[in-house]
Amino acid sequence: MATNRTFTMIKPDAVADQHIGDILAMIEHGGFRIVELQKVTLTPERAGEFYAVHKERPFYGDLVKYMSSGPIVAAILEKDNAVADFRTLIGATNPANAEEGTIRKKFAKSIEANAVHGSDSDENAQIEGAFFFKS
Ligand code: IDP
Ligand code: MG
Repeated sequence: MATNRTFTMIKPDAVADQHIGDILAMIEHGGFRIVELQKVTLTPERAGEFYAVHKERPFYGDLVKYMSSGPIVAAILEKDNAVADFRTLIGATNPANAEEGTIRKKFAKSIEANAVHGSDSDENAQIEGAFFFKS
């Protein structure tokens, strides 16, 4: 199992606000190599499948609606210690708690519209990357 890759999405609010370039720049300046990159709009069914792990959570319905509301940018990233280092780069789920200098501190609008996704484990990085990219 690779431990040097993670998976990210630039979420619909950040794409709509024209932050794709700024966010990819922060990712590259953070030492991550962009291995795969794709702009795509998720159907509600696909968004629901991606976030199926959260389906019992109260915010699931809104999350699925939000994540299918416009295009996202999906990417596979490579770096030593990719999963943990990328979670550090993006900051806390709730931007109110995100550290200065993190992507979410800079671009997230709310706990839901929080600009980016980052995988939480090597296993999920592999599953989530394969959800978008066949390699
Ligand atoms: P993460 O993206 O930091 O890993 P998760 O707990 O895995 O956070 O939640 C997945 C996504 O669901 C979050 O990024 C955010 O968009 C949304 N979300 C999480 N918690 C809440 C909440 O309390 N209210 C609304 N949306 C939430
Ligand atoms: Mg998560």
